[in-house]
Amino acid sequence: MTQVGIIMGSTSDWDTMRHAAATLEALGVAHETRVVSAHRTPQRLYDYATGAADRGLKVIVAGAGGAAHLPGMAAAMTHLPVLGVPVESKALKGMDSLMSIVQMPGGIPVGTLAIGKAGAINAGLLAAAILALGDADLAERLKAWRQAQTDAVAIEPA
Ligand code: RP5
Repeated sequence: MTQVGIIMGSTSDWDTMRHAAATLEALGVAHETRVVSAHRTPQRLYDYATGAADRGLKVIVAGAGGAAHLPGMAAAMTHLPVLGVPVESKALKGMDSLMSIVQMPGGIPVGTLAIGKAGAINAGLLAAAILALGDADLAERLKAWRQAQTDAVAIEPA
């Protein structure tokens, strides 16, 4: 059953958001990917966010750039945890995306990650960590992933 929904405001966001998908793939977490624009496809956003919990999704990862209202709007329409990834924009290098996503008024939280690839990877890891609270096998896979990362750090530079 699909547990994580990865949504993004544009196909142009995929180059960033694919890293969230790849991270979940590496951890064996079932996920789906959808293009859902808050301003160009508002009905699609409404349908996705309001139906997410009933479809069995547990976490939503939402990436957007610029006036990045997608994560906040999704969070407004579901009680599921929403992790926001600020996509790097051309004009303001993603600072606009970051501020749009992180500055949610109290009451509707969006867990906001770093701008770009690092944020997408960490959104995948956080989504997995949330799911691992109720999934011992996934917790073991997550620990192994972290250990492999530790093991890959050289003692001396090459
Ligand atoms: C946002 O505008 C999207 O999330 C994307 O990051 C940005 C640019 O979108 P496109 O013009 O490439 O479709 O809505």
